[in-house]
Amino acid sequence: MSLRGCLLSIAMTALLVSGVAPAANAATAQSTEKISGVLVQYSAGVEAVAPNGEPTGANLLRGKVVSEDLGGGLFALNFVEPMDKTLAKIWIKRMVLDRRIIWAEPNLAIEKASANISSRPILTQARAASGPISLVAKPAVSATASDQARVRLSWKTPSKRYGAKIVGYRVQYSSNGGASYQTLISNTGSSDTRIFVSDGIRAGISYRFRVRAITNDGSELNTVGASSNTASATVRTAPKPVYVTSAPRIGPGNITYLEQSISDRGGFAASAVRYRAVATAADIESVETSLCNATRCQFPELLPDTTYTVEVFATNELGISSSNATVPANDLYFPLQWYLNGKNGVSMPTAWKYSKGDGYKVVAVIDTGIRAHQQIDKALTRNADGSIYGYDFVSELANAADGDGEDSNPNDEGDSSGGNSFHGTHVAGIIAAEHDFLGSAGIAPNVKLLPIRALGKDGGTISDLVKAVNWAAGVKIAGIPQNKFPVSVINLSLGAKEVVSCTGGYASIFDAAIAKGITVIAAAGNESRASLSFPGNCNGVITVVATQALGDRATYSNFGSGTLLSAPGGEFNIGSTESPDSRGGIISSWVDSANLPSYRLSEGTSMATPVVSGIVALMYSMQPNITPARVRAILQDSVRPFAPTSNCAIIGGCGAGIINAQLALARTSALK
Ligand SMILES: [Ca+2]
Ligand SMILES: [Ca+2]
Ligand SMILES: [Ca+2]
Repeated sequence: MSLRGCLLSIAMTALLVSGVAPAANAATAQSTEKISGVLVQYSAGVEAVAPNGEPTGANLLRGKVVSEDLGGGLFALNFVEPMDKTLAKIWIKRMVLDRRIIWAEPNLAIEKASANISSRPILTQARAASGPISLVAKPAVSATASDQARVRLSWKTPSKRYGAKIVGYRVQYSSNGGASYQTLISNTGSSDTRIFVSDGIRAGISYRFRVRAITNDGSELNTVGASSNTASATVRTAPKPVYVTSAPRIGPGNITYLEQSISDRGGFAASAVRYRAVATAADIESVETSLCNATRCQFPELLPDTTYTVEVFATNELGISSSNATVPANDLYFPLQWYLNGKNGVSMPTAWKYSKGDGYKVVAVIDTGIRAHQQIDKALTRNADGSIYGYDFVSELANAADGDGEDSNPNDEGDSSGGNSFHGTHVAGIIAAEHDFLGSAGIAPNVKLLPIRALGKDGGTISDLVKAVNWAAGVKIAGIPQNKFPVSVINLSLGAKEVVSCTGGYASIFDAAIAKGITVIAAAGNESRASLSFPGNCNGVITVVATQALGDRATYSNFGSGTLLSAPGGEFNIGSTESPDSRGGIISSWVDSANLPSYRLSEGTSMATPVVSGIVALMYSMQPNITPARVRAILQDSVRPFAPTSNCAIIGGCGAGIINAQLALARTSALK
């Protein structure tokens, strides 16, 4: 069985369905003496059906029983004739003593869960009120959130209520001149005749409102009455914060931002909104510029070799807003790194205020090995003599291309794909490239990278991979010194070529690593299939589907049930206008034909996987005792949901959404 990097090709495999037996308590005993059967959980290794074809344990019941699989490891033994409960309990005891079952309970009756039904007859039909009177809609700006569009609605109570009590009002609005109305609030729950509405209201759009009274005649019936007159309002607000997409690197340059919609501008024309930007650096006076248009400000006066953070301000006659993200990472290729900072990226700049890594947490990169590269040199684990610390598990001599089998030098010897695929070095740079003005910016520049080679020039074998995972996880392996850099995260940007189920021994090595507190992250694979490749299909492994710069699933990415979430893996030439120089790919470290450090754009679930690994390494840096289960829960809970029009929302199988570093780290920092 061969393995290859996900950069080019991977194969699919079957999904693992987990079976966890619920440890339910016994149901409360009923008064009936006869029962129809028992629910059973068999002991490990005991089959539900005995070799003679009868349900296990039927011999003790004189064969009068039928077995039924209830899923999740539970079976029902249904008696052919109802049996004395006492006799059934004796059978259970006997089966437990024989160690054939670990749990069983009588199958008791259940009933509907409605406690009481009202005996009160419905005497009168509730009457609807007439329409509320004199509705007025007035634009209103919130003092605390001046960019929030609000409307103040006020009216007078209906003249006719037919003896019913007003319990609330239904508020409806239309943004198409009254052709259709949508309900904004279905019941205000109060007889107040004034309300501020803001949900769904945007600046610069004309809305028409109407209100209906809800009455109650003293019974249980609410009735919605006639609608009021309509009233219109168009709100203007202060501008929304400006979304900054790139900043000057070194010296004079531009800051660019997304063009604001009319609503984002507070409902004002483009000419009525002014932009300016401020660049700040340590120990020097801030520099301000008004050389701005709708998407860009120019800074002619920044000092060379100085790190600035920049902020954009938008002003209209109702107020001022400032960009909610400063842009601290000014590496050369940062403007190409849409996957960190773009609209469909992972919100890294605002996440970095929580952590860039604690200097100690280790990510094992099990891949093609590693090459020295200035962007990752500081992150790589080292021997006492300064050489790179890691291991090479490629056992086949020809495939290893380094003259021997296993050895302690994880150097990437290149591959056979024509030119060298320095896949492991690319993956490593996505995780931890230095923030140094040069090259690209890594997600977790201050974590450690432990390079482990399991893919040779033509791929690898599962047995080598298993060994590599075990070694990374600190498992003792005969004849090999134990790993001395305990890892928090294992990155697996690889997958089996053929269908491999993650069961038995395969499942147990990942279970064991996870039980040690290690989060394992694996690629979904690149076959465009609705199933995940091994080891991405292993229970507990975080499997990553790749998205592209438009926020859709990349066409090459596998997907399917078992996926926790998606992350940007890039896709070339999809027509995204964001960061055009990236052509939609993921830029990271590489080695050129002259053996010099360089950079290359790439796409693949191999690239999406280290995006997640880097973010998870930051979570471990912030909370060293965080558990893999907690990591999963936070990641899943903090995703950016897929747009309703994306293939992930329509077809599914991409997990909960696109990983969102900013929210994931905010939630991690809130853990006690
Ligand atoms: Ca070797
Ligand atoms: Ca080697
Ligand atoms: Ca860099």
